[in-house]
Order: sequence, then structure tokens, then C-alpha cells
Amino acid sequence: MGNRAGGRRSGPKCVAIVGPFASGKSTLLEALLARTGAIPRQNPIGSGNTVADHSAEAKAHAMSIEATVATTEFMGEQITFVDCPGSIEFAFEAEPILAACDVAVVVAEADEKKIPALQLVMRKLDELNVPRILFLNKIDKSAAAVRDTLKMLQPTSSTPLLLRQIPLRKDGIVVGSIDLALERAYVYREYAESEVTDIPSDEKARELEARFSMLETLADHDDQLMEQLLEEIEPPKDEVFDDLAADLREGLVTPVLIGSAEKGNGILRLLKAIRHDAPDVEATARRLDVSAGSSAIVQLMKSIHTSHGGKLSISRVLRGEITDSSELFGADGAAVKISGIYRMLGKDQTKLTSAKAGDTVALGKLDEALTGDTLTSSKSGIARLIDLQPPQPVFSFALRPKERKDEVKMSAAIHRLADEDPSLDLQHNQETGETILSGHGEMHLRIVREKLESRNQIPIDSQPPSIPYRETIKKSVTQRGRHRKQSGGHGQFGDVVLEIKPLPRGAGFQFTETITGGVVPRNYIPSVEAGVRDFLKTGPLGFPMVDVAVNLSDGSYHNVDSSDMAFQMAAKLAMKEGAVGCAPVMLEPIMKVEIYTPSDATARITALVPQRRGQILGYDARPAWSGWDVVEVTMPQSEIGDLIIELRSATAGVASYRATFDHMAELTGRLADEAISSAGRAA
Ligand SMILES: Nc1nc2c(ncn2[C@@H]2O[C@H](COP(=O)(O)OP(=O)(O)OP(=O)(O)O)[C@@H](O)[C@H]2O)c(=O)[nH]1
Ligand SMILES: [Mg+2]
Repeated sequence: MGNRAGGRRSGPKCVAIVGPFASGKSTLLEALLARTGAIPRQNPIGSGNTVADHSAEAKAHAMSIEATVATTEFMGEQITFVDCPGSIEFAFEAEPILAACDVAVVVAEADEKKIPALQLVMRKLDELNVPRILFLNKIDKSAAAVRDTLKMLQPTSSTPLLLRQIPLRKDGIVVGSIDLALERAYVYREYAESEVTDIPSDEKARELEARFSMLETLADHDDQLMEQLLEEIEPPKDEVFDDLAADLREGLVTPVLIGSAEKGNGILRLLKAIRHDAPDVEATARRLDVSAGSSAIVQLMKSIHTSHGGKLSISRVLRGEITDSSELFGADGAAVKISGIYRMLGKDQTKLTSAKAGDTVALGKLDEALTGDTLTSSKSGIARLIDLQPPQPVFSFALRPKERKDEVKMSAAIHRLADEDPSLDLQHNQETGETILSGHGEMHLRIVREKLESRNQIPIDSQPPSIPYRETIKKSVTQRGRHRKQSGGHGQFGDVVLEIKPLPRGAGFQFTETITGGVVPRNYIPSVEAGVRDFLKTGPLGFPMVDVAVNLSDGSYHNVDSSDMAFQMAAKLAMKEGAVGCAPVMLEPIMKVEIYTPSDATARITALVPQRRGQILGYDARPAWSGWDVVEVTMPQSEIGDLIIELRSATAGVASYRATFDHMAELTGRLADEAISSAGRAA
């Protein structure tokens, strides 16, 4: 066993606070800051006075919508906590933070409904290889035995959940905890350090049993401890501590601490675990494979556009030291100059002159640098250490300012918001002229809209994006089109016969000609095609026409009056008159959709598919996701617009989907009539 932990790691740490929605992450941040003296007292979440809920939007919706960064000191060492939002709609915010933090504190609670959400968090930690401590919160209101809770939570974790504390109960209410490594009891006091007491004699047996179970788990990675347990030798406490630290750092176990963020209980034990056991920046640099070398390396975790001070880039210094005004270089070797280094406490900043390895600070005016970028002091630059891709958006709307004069202002504001939130997607639709904003749920986009309106004073109109309907024909028609004008001087003459025929779905447009004897001169045949193509942009129902073949079979011309324009006009006329007789029909896009859902909601999900005119192709276990299914369906694009809202409400907020275009299908009846009339109105 010996000194596996390699001594306690000193120096600044960065701790991400993550977990399912409303599990108490922001409350925990507040408790941690109060306990370490960064703020005078712990204010309740929702009071509007906490470090975490300083934005108007977070207050209004009583949930975190972005990460809050707060640096504090504990026993002379600096710890930066980054409280991440729990909603799946804001989940991407945590990724660049997790990538560069030393340890994650996963705030969980004894709530079965939040297990799939916890699973999502744990998977992300596995993916990014982040060591983690689980803080079992809301112990004040939980009647469940902690051991049963851990059994329930264990399937979400790829490593054993290692219980380090058990609750001390009186009349069924948790009044303190017993630390299984220290073998000491603590009686909780509200918003204050717990009082150390002896382990009550009637708790001793329970304590020993839980302690043995903790040691057994540790012994899985320590042969000497295994022998001691088999021979019933009491292992030295120091060595148990070393094992606890080493197993956490090596990602072999997930230590579990208990407490109540709301009452400020269990906070000191958590701080001590972070101080003594959590890996430091050196370990994190090794994880990211940048431990060797001397140039400074900085990882960007988050970008904020402040109302006065310009852009701030929350950054972790992984190696070396940076000073104000120094230059940093990114992947393309382009230089950015630091203008201001700040220590953050929520929205408050304190100016610094430098930052060293381990520090998490805000760097001013790195306007060209993006969240997730890696920067270095070396002129040769550095490639991004991690490639983070936001998932495919699941909710969109078309937006435009209520007043035209705000267009430029809106576009600049949206670009700032998209810089702050890389999971937002902004596209301009050439066909419809719409600006389409896409994101990860209704709330995600609602917040964007609120920010545009309240922070930038731009009133916004938003609506579901237009569906790219098409039309085609079902019958063939041969139609003559004759364009003739005699208005003094030079006349116009063009005359064509077009055979208009339906083509199979997906074939597009084909133009052919079977002109003999030069009845339409060669040089006017492209004019005929151009006229037909122009007509196809808007068919008789008002949509672009597809899957149509047109053959130019006959016609006539005039030596003087025929022209390119005249033949284009003739072709358009033939199409206009012919198309109505071809039994035009609307086509709508049908998507192939993979819906990802916890298995216990699969039946609910499959039941809502037919209500949205969807067809189930099949469902199966989601590969490598225990307890999840993939439901494969086809569904009209027009039915997918708000699908995510229903999926999320059927699954406590965790279901998601990916859609890709599959085919076009005929749309008739009432839905077609509605689409035609609304397209007519828009035109
Ligand atoms: N009983 C009890 N309630 C708590 C505790 N911690 C937090 N809460 C309550 O849980 C609710 C959510 O708390 P938050 O701290 O906002 O949770 P969060 O995890 O930050 O939420 P999001 O960031 O929106 O995911 C609030 O009503 C808190 O008062 C606790 O220890 N015990
Ligand atoms: Mg929160």
C-alpha cells in the first residue's frame, strides 16, 4: 500500500459542480462560498442574492442557465468552483469546463426520477475522463436508507460508488454523519461547522459494517489491504486515506459524501475531500497530455460578453504562467493579447496581474478566441486539446426584429450570444429568407429571445421555421405555348409544344427535346429550358416543382421577331397552362428520426408517434447505454418542430432525437390546404 497517493496536492484547484436539474448545485456553491468566507452568509437560492442566480433570466426561471465561476480560498489554498446548469438544454455549457477541471462534484439526490439525468452526467464524465466525487444532497429530507439510495444510483456509475459517510439519525431525521475513514461522528449545525462527537454506541455496529464495505472496495486495488482484511488486521488510517485519494485520482472509485446544501451541512467534509484527495492541475495536464514542456498553456472554458468590460474568457492555466498584456497563440498561430486578468466571484471581478498553473481566471479581450480553444505562450501555437461537438439541435425558430431598423443590431447581438453559447446554431435560409436559430429545447431558445429583448432592447418576432414543401404532378399533359406581341416596331414571337410528365420521386427535373427540321432553332432551345426552369420555382400550388420531365417536341419561330426572351415566355406560358392539368400535388419532407429514451418511457414515446403522423420502424436497446432504447421512426418534418417538448415531458427531461431527411411524400387534404393557404399569405 504505502504512499500511493503521492502526498497531498497543494495549489489552486478547479472543481466543476454538475448533476441533474434542481439537485442543489447552486445551493451547494453558495454553501461552499459561505463556509470558506468568500461571501458573508449563505443566501437561499431564489432570494436573488446568491452568487449563482445573478442573471435576470436565471432568477425569472428559477434555474441555472449558464455556468457560474467563483474562486474562494480554503485553508490557504485557492479553489475555483464552476456551478454548471443541470438542464439537458444547457448541458453543453459544462463540457469545455469539465474538460479542464481537476475534479467534478456530482450533486445527486435520492430521487428515482432523476436517474436518467444523472446517467447523462456520468457518461459525460466518463467520456472526458474526469475524476468525480458524488455529493448525496438533500439528506435532510430523505427518509431512504443511504445504502438503498446508492444501490439505486450505482447503475449510473462506471466505477463503484464508495460510501465514505453514513448518516446519523434521530427519530428518523438525519442529524449528522459518521465519517467512515476518520471513524468520527459529526452532529450537524445549521450554516455552521458540525460538532465532532464520539460514535454513539448503538451506531457502532452499523458503522463497522459500512466501514468494512468501504475497505473491501478499496482492497480491490490494494493487495496489501486485502490481506489485512482477510487476516482481520486493522489497516492504519493513513494508508486508508492514501487509498481513498489514489483511487479517486486514478478514477477507480467514486467517493460518496452526504449532506444538505440548503442547511450548510456536510460542506466542510466535502471541502476537505477536495483539498486532500482531488487531483491537481498537474494531473489534469497529464490527462490532457500537456504535462511536458514549459510554455504556458491555457484552456478556454467559457466566454462572457459583459455589458461594459467587453469579452471575458474564463480560462484554466494548465501549465506555466501568464501575465497581463502578454500574447497567446492558438491553433492557427495567430496572436491574441490578454487585456486584463481577473479572479471571478459570480458577476464580480477582482483584477490580478498574473495567473499561474492551476488558476482559473477570466482573461480580457481575447475577442478572436473561442470557448474550447487552447492557447499557448509559444509562438508556434497549439492545436485544441479537446474537440467538443455540440449535439444536433432539436428545436428551432425563425426570428426577426419587430422593427426593420433593428436588423443589424439583432444580428450583432445574436453573434455575441452564439459566441457565449457554442451550442446555439444560426443559419440563414436562402430559400425562405428566414434567420433560423436552433438550440436544445424550448427554454434554451426562450432564454436567447429574452436576452435579445431585455439586454439588447430588440423586440423580436419568432415563429416556427417554414417547412420546405414541394409540389409535383401526377398526370402527363402536352401543351402548346405561344407568345406573340406586335406593339409597333419590333415584334416578339415564340411558339413551343411541351410534353410535361411526372417522374419518380427524387428524380428532380429533366429537360429533353425532340425537335426535327429546325422548327425551333438550336440557339433557342436553352431559352425554352430556362423558361421552364423559371416556371418550376413556383408551381400552381405555390411551391417549387420537382420530379417533372419536360420534352420540347414542337414549335415554330419567326425570322425577325423570335428572341431568347420570346421563347422563354412561350415556355413559361406552356408550363403555366399545362401544369394545372397535370394533377399537381403537394410534397412534404419526411424525416428519419432516432429517438433516444430511457427504456421505461419507450411505450409512452411509441404511443405519441402515430399522433404526429409518424411510423415506427422499430426500437431496440441503445447500444452501450444500459437502460436506454432507440426508437426509429419516420415522421413529417412539420410534426417534428415541437416534438422535443413532448419527448422531454415524457422522460423527466432527458429524451433526445436526431433527424435526417429521408424522402418527400404526398400531402393531401386539410393539412395540404392549410399549408397552401399559409404559404399564400406569406408570399
Ligand atoms: N431539502 C433540501 N432542498 C434543497 C437542498 N439543496 C437544494 N435544495 C432545493 O432544491 C432546489 C434547487 O436548488 P438549486 O440549488 O437551484 O439546484 P440546481 O442543481 O442548481 O438547479 P439547476 O442549476 O437549475 O439544475 C431549491 O428549491 C433548493 O432550495 C437541500 O440540501 N435540501
Ligand atoms: Mg443551479
